Amino acid sequence: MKHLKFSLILALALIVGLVAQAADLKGAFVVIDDEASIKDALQKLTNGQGKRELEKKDIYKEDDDGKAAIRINVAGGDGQNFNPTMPDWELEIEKKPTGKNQFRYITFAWKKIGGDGIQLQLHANVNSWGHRYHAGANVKNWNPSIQVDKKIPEKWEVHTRDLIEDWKDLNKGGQKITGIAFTAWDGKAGLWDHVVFHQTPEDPLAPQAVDVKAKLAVKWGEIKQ
Ligand SMILES: [Ca+2]
Ligand SMILES: [Ca+2]
Repeated sequence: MKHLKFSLILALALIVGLVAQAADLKGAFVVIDDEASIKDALQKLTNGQGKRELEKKDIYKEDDDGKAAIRINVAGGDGQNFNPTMPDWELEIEKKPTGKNQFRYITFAWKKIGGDGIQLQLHANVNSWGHRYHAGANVKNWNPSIQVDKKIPEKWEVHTRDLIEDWKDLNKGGQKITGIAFTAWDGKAGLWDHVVFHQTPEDPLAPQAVDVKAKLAVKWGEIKQ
């Protein structure tokens, strides 16, 4: 009985920690993560010949938010869905971001089912789509593009990129990211989840984020007393 009560308190402490984290994503702009954010993005990715849909089973492994990812099925053509001007996006890229619409890093998780390559493209007010990341082959030779992995992600992989380090045209500050393209290209489909812009190098959506650990440590201390 005593054990059960203790476990219950611990579980509650964990939930409190996670909820606190979800509500307290300071300095972050979540593009997709939970189901609501994915449904919202799917409505806005109105361009391209990919067949976009909500994926509820094959999701980024650390998902704790209702099991949802974006799936772009390849059906010929450009094999992507995108929008160069996402409604309501106010994303200013700064070396030392402080304001609530200022960011330096992007974290994204992706997976590829079949085919040779996958790409994520960011549209800015400078050089339009000239800010791209790919894994595997650059299937359509869309450049500039940074290859983050030589092989396609056959299992979910997460990457954090420093936009100031990666892109000369963004590193003077004050430039704006206005849109995004989820590019599956070839094979069967591309999957994306856990896409977030942030101010400091740590992935703000990671369950192991420092914040949660600190909060849990406090709860542990309280339990012990
Ligand atoms: Ca998710
Ligand atoms: Ca998640």
